[in-house]
Amino acid sequence: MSVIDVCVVGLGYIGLPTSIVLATSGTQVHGVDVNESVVERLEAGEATFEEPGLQDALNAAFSAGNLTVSNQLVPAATYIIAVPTPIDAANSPDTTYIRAAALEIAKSIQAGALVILESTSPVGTTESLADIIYSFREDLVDGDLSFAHCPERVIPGRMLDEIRTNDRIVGGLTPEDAEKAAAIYQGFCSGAIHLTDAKTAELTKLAENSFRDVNIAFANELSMLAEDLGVDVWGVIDLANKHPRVNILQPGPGVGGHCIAVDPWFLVSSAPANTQLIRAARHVNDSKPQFVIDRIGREIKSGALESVAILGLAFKANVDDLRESPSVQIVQQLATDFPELKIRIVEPFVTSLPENLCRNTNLSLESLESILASEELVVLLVDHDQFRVISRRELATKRVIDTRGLWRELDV
Ligand code: SAJ
Repeated sequence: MSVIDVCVVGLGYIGLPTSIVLATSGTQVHGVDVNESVVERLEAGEATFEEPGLQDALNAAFSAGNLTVSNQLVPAATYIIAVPTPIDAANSPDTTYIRAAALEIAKSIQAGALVILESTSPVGTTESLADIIYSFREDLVDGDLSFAHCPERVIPGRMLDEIRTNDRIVGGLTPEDAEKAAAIYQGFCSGAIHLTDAKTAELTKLAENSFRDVNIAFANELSMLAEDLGVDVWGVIDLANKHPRVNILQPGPGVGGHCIAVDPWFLVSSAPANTQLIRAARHVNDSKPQFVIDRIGREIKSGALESVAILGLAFKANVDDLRESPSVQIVQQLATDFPELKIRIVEPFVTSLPENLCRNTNLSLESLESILASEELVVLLVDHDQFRVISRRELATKRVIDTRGLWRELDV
């Protein structure tokens, strides 16, 4: 039976760019997704999300004849699993998609193949993945297959660059498995490849995102206490960061996305007694949207306002991703708390409001120009570049709540 070089399972925010970079580096790649509309759009040559350079790179991958996509796995020398690992209602990791991928891979995998888990996963998942595949295939014996965890580390907005240049952690179930997986990344990644065991790689990835969450929580807590004390937090952070060993991150309206707000829970869930700081950081960051809502509410009441402008819905600057966005949460809550209030939203990265906001009749998507011409209260929730260019003169007559500190440096 002929086998393809690499079969990528999951064509989302990580699987698609990874497939494209592999394909444009000369590897024969087959990408698989269970979502029919993702497969259809890709087959039609259309990138399924907004990311700098992604459409051009997809065109190049197809032109090179190195990329095919479908909803069916094909036998491969290497499988890369890049499926979501969400948390459930109790904040416990949900590895359903990894287990489903394992069962699909088990159907056609052949001795000698390598399985790489890129999805961020609880410690021990790579081992469980191997157990599932072996238990399904009694014809294969321990050692016939190789397994490694190679966590993705790319940041939305710079994905293609970072896939090619970030250092990679490659954790094998055995040292030989790690060597084998490293060869895949050496084919397209100019960063250093660090070999380790699978559990260390799993914990390293969770440590990276938890480190960021804890540090953002510090900035968010500082912003809340500074407001209580009537001090400008951005000035404090600028000055504190002049210290050679201090580097405080940026406060915001909360922490969103499917990584930083989720992955620390994997650690809390697997070691509840020894994750007090990580758990507290999650609670601080999760409390920030309500702090912002309360602030907006006070402003609306004090001015007896009938409308408010909200700038930004995405979970962070310059991306079209609204997943787990604190801005969406803030807008939803405001719409419920103030049913008579007109909430006029500017989000340059979308052409219509997401489904979960469409139900509210007091919400509308507007242009930046119309907001600046008419609104009295402007709330900045996302520091998109489009909002950076607004001049202080345009804001001078308005009430402004700037949750990102974007406009404090504006020229008059
Ligand atoms: N945020 C702040 N203040 C900051 C930095 C971020 O409020 O100073 C907020 C953002 O607005 C956003 C959230 O935190 O709502 C997360 O944004 P992010 O830019 O910190 O991270 P992600 O989720 O886009 O990507 C992270 C990255 N991890 C680290 O930087 C350690 C990325 O490298 C990972 O690949 C990604 O998680 C992932 O998929 O795990």
